[in-house]
Amino acid sequence: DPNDQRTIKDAASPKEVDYQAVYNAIADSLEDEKYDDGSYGPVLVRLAWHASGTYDKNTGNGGSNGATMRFAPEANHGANAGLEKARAHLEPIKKKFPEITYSDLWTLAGVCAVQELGGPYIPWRAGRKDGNVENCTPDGRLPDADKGADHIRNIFYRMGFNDEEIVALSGAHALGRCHTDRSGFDGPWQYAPTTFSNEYFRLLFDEKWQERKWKGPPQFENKTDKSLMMLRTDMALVTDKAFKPTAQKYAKDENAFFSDFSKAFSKLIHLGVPTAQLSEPVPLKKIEDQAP
Ligand code: HIF
Repeated sequence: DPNDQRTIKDAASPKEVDYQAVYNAIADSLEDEKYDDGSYGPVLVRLAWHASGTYDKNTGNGGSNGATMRFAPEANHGANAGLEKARAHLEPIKKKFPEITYSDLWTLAGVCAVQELGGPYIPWRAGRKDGNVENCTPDGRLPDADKGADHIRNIFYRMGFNDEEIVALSGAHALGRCHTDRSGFDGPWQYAPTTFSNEYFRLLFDEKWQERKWKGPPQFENKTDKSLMMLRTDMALVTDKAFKPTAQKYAKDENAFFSDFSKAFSKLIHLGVPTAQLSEPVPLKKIEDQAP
């Protein structure tokens, strides 16, 4: 099976990498007032997730090992539209630290973005190896945004997540926005889309959501000022009986959300990486917590 992670070989032998230096370089690159809402953070979180969310626990293939989104078949999957911007953004960092693998770099960038935008610490281990074009996963492994709870469960159970973890992960939509020229959807989930918080959950319950009448794909808008959006998959956290209590808990308790998100997102970005390949957790300090 060409997709088997065991066929992934690394040309270079593992070298010493100063991961905190890589982290700091990414942190330093996040702000750009000309890009979107002023930060590359959200699209880097999406890159880390789409690189990892292809994992299939039944075959063991897919996942963050390999960074196969570098290659045409996977880069061109509809779900990955727009992520070329995230990959291109990290290219100068890869040039500066050539010894880090793309698969480690992309997941580390996701961690950096969550942490620097105000989120919790995310445990991260190094050791992913870059694969080649034969390791690309088939299209269709990432979720469709216009579907309901059954679809979300199918996709995330395949990765090995349970209902509580699905809800915790979903809070990442506090960050960023939908783009009509990428997914076809439009708008941010909350008013401060470059700040990681539990606002996504609070707004899910505190705002009234109605279907937006427009030419684009089906999405919801908030009644108050119609400037925010939810996908059908987001609304499932309120309409599904099993998802709802967890989402309500996170709306009221940001600490509980941060703690559970940290574990679930860490699990996501290590999917498919053989444990023997991985280092011990690498401490990656937020800039604000580093000695001046
Ligand atoms: Fe997203 N997600 N996501 N997502 N996502 C988009 C954008 C972001 C889904 C659909 C979309 C997760 C789960 C799901 C981020 C992070 C995570 C977009 C818009 C769509 C359509 C893309 C665009 O047009 O630019 C679906 C259906 C999911 C399953 C429920 C994760 C939990 C929330 C796993 C996750 O971490 C981030 C960040 C963005 C914003 C990207 C940006 O460029 O601003």
